[in-house]
Amino acid sequence: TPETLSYSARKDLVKNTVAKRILDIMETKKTNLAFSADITNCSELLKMVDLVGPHCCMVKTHVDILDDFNEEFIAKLKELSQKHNFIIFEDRKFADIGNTVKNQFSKGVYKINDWADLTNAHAVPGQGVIDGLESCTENMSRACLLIAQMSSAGALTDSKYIKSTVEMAKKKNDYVIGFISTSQVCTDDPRYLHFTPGVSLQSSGDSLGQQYTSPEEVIRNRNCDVIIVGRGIYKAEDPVEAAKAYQTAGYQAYLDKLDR
Ligand code: 6AU
Repeated sequence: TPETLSYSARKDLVKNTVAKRILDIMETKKTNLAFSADITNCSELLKMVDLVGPHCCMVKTHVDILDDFNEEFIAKLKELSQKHNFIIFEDRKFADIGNTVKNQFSKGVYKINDWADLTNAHAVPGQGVIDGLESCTENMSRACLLIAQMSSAGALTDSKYIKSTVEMAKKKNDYVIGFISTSQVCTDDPRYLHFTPGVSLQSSGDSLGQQYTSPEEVIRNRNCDVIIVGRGIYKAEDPVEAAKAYQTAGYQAYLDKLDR
């Protein structure tokens, strides 16, 4: 197997400024944990993010599940991202023609391109989905992930789809910095980051198709870079202790991988 590169070595290889920041934060804060803050009330979400912020490199949002979304929420989230040094990732999963996603990204209630360092898109519409998003990011430090695989049972992302998704990313190798996937889908270019949801230390799944694996399996065996954890943290009795446990498990698995 090829030698595993450190975050700082990969930081020198990437051009995109968001990718550089992610790799830098992972190294300095010693965490490859992305906290999925899937909470439906603004002040509860912000309170949780203030607690978990020291332990994660990134906070992932679904702003369209907030019952009381408002612009002040965004200002406060940005403040917390500076206080704790994390990236803001809006998990919007864009999946339409370029012209529509351009509007969904920059208009409406959420104006995602204004505040999210990172977002993601399905590859199913073809190249236009990326072009539409990228057209709203001129002179801004922004990046996108393509969804190559899903963690849910029965996902339709077969090997041919995964391969085409990786090829699509490579045609856009500055704005697209990596993949949502359950394993390393791009093995020949260390610039691409792999973000893996469906991670839990406790549970093996939920009643709606989610499937979980451990931080160690994801980072060490499947060779991914970032573990995405939601309920494992915010539903825990002690979210700070849970966040620390995921931080330690994820980072130790990375160190073990560097060693082997
Ligand atoms: O840890 P959980 O199961 O509470 O939350 C997992 C989070 C949720 C999902 O919307 C998201 O990760 N997710 C994604 C992403 C990040 O794109 C893809 C996927 O295949 N599975 C998945 O759970 O916010």
